[in-house]
Amino acid sequence: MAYSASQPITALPHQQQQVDPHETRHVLIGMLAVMLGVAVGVLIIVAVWMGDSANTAQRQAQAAAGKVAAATSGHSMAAMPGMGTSTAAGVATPSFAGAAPANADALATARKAFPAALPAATPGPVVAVKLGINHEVLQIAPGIKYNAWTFGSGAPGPVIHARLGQTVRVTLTNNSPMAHSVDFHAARVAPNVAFRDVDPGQSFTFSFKATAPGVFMYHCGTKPVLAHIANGMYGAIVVDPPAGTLPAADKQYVLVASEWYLGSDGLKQPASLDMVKAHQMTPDWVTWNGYAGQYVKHPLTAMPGETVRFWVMDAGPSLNTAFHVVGTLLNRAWVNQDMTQYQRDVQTALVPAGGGGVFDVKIDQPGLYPVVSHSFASVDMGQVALLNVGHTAGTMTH
Ligand SMILES: [Cu+2]
Repeated sequence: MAYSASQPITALPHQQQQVDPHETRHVLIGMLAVMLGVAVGVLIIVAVWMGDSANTAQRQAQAAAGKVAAATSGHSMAAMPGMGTSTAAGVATPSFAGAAPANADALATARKAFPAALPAATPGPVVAVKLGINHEVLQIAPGIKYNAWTFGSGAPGPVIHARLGQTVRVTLTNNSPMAHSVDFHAARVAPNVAFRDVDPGQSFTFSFKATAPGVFMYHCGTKPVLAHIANGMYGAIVVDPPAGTLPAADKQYVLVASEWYLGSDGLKQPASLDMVKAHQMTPDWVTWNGYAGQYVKHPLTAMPGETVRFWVMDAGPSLNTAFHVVGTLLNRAWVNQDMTQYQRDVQTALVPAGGGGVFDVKIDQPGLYPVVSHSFASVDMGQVALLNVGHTAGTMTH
């Protein structure tokens, strides 16, 4: 039966108009009352059940958090700098994002930035890599101290530059008071052998052949891996494809993304890892090459018309990077560091945690071009650099 739009919605079909309208109303009201009664009853039952479920879920969450805290604090490393005690109650500390001393600007200016320029590749058939493992206090933002675990003397560890087909011979020397290891994503090796734990005071050497080009992560793989990466145990290795297979680049920079999860503000005393924040993936700082905003104070540089190549690796431990250069497009984007093909004119390219990407920009107009993760919470927490094209004076005002 078709009704026109103007027909009153109270109009009943012809055959039902024979029934006494009062009677119909009483019947309808009665039915409505019964239905309402049933609905209210069902709602009460559901509400009681949901309340109970919520309580159960809350109890389960608290128990799980307690287990995590117990597992963490029960571990032999609990008493060491680097593992905070803020997880003891299974509750994350408040956010310390943006904490800064009064002289933060002067500190940022005075600090030498992590060298972002891609170092020269090693000639010969073997690249010998020596990685010392240390526990040390690092600055991760102006005036913010952190109890870090490192390869070499900082986080990220040294950038390694190899060529396709070279053998990479890694020697780990553990100068720290606990076991660590290293896992190279560029390697095809049995991890139980090559990536094994190395005890304090011990050295261990293994080799692998660089069989694929790109930018790859290396990191400590000792349990809990989340804690070892979050504490600074990561770095990048760039493996060049065969000579002449990539378009020429005038400048090449390596950017490693990572997050920091702090159990205190790190202003007076060094902060240690907050494992609850790490599990919840709520960092206090997110950085390029381990220090918030360092290339804002000390920008990367290029001249107009130059091709700038970014080798970007996301160390995580957990967040991805949405790589973006404000004011231009990625002329070439070797997504997932598949060096056999690139995409053109990409606005933002994903670099997943534990992954890499290679991106070319060619900027003709002088200016200051921010290099960010377009997940903008990460920018607020420090993951921003500047590419200064053509010796542009001044700083960004936004
Ligand atoms: Cu480790």
